[in-house]
Amino acid sequence: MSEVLILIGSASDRTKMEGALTRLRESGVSHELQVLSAHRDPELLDARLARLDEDGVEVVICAAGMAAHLAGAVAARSVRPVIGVPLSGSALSGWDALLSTVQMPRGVPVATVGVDQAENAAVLAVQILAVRSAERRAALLAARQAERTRRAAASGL
Ligand code: AIR
Repeated sequence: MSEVLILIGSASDRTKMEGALTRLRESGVSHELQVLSAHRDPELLDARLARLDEDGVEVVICAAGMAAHLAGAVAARSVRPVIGVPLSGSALSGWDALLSTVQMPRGVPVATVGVDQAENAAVLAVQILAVRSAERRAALLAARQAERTRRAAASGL
């Protein structure tokens, strides 16, 4: 049972997802991460998506670099919210992944966060889950307040 499934296009993307994993862990959200390339493993991707219901997955986070079609491929096969994380590291510094992820056709959206903004993807996933949970909304508000206090202290205000 994983509320959030994180898919990454390559094992080489793993380190860029640490912030998301930490955030989900701290938020008490069950999650799993799997390496599945839309281009290199299309059959495995289909098989994994066929199991979303039985695994209890509610939100899918997809992170990939270069021709990053992973999020779009998942959005094409599921009506669960899909959050895309375009990753940098290519010769085009992530512009390729950003445009491949964000420019979805009408009716098949991918909620795209900024390049390498894995932690934001996790926060958005928790916010989606929190729509039905007052407890999670309170935790999100508390985390924001703690961040505000930390920043104020750091800037000497
Ligand atoms: N990728 C893998 N399959 C399809 C795509 N777009 C991406 C990975 C990674 C980049 O290609 O998400 O960011 C390079 O992958 P690798 O395995 O060659 O290091």
